[in-house]
Amino acid sequence: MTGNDTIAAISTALGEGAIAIVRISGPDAVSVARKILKRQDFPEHSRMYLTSLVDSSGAITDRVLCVHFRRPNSYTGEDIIEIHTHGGILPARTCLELALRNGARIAEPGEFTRRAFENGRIDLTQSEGVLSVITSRSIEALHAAARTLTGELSRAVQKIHDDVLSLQGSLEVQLDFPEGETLSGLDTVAGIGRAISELEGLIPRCSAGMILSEGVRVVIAGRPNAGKSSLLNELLGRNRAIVTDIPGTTRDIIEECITIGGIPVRLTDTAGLRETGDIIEAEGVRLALEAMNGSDICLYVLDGSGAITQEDRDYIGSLEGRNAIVIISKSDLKARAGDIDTSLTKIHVSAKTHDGIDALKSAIYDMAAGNAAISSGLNVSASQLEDLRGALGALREGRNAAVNGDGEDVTAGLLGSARLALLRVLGVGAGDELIDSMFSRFCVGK
Ligand SMILES: Nc1nc2c(ncn2[C@@H]2O[C@H](COP(=O)(O)OP(=O)(O)OP(=O)(O)O)[C@@H](O)[C@H]2O)c(=O)[nH]1
Ligand SMILES: [Mg+2]
Repeated sequence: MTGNDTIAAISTALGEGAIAIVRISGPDAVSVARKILKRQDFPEHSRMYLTSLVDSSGAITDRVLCVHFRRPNSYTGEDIIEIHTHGGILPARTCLELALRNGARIAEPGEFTRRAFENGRIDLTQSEGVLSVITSRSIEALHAAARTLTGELSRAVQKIHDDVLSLQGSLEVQLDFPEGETLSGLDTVAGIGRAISELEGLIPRCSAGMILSEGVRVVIAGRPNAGKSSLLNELLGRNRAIVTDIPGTTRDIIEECITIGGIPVRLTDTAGLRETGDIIEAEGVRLALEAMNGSDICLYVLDGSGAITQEDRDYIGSLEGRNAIVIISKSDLKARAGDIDTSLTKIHVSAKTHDGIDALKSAIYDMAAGNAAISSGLNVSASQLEDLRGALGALREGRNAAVNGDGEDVTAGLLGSARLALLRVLGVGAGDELIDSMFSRFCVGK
């Protein structure tokens, strides 16, 4: 796809604004610009020139700023011309159409960044970072994306890779020249151990990056009238769901997003769980159970002022061992006698007085974050995280092989597979399919 041709696209969002930017990248970027701008030379790298956009009849259509980023010191590594038109749909479209009529072709989604990747300006982790900077939904997620974008993850992964490569090299030399100077078994074990601890430090940061970009699904479930919708409204800070004292008020799934400590949380309110002859409500109950099963975290709401039923005990029993919190609702009312026996965390809340809501939010945060290092998150994709974990697994096996004296060839083979997984994280040797699917998630013009 990347090639010898010149691509163009509007890189800013469509709509009225102060400026819009049309980006042109490729070998003919400058010649295209000469055909559509009054100014004919752009001698200095990354300097802005004030000029006019002219159509084929010579009519001026806009007063614009133009920048030339000379290859290879540009985003894509190719010659780039950026034309800053006045904001508005027509000036930007006219500029793009002129570029397309004068030698450029329209860029595909993410093609500028793809060219940056294919020309070695950035690696795959940084490409992910670019996408995540654009889509991040909290300041913590933005920091995680920016760390990856600026190469913090690449450098760390590259360093571990290089260390493993040198260990693998020494082991292979040992196999070829057993009588030569060699690493002792102890040195090998220690060397692999260092790589393992570096990955063990990196993976919780990457898990954090995943959590910050993907978020968690928190499902509020429980018997009718338990106070689920009131809890949803209280967590959201606005009246989103209908609340009445009639059991069976909520029939459908209601989803809303909040962020807690930077973690996107998709809150799902559900129909009260009960046997019912009403087919609409029964469908709501089916969806509620499905949501409960598909949740990352389940908040099971028990009416703190009413009796605990056998169904409550059964549902809470089924949540044992999962990420779930038992909410004892309506703590402003007189508490019922008796308590529920469960190993799950219990939190008393009142949607009326806001009591317990902050404690609940921090319990959700702790559960969502788990062992992940949220404050030093590094953005990654799911497959990159999987490869990092794969590399760690192979290194641990390699260390065992070295400790057990299984032979240099076995250890070297395991180090080799760890290395390949690390290279995949950086996008080295990544297949076309992976690259295609990665860049298709970008918008046109990026
Ligand atoms: N005093 C008090 N009343 C509450 C509280 N939370 C809910 N209620 C009342 O309990 C009743 C049921 O509340 P909902 O939030 O609709 O309960 P639900 O679990 O969503 O009910 P369904 O949608 O029918 O399953 C309403 O009359 C609420 O006003 C609370 O914290 N304190
Ligand atoms: Mg409800």
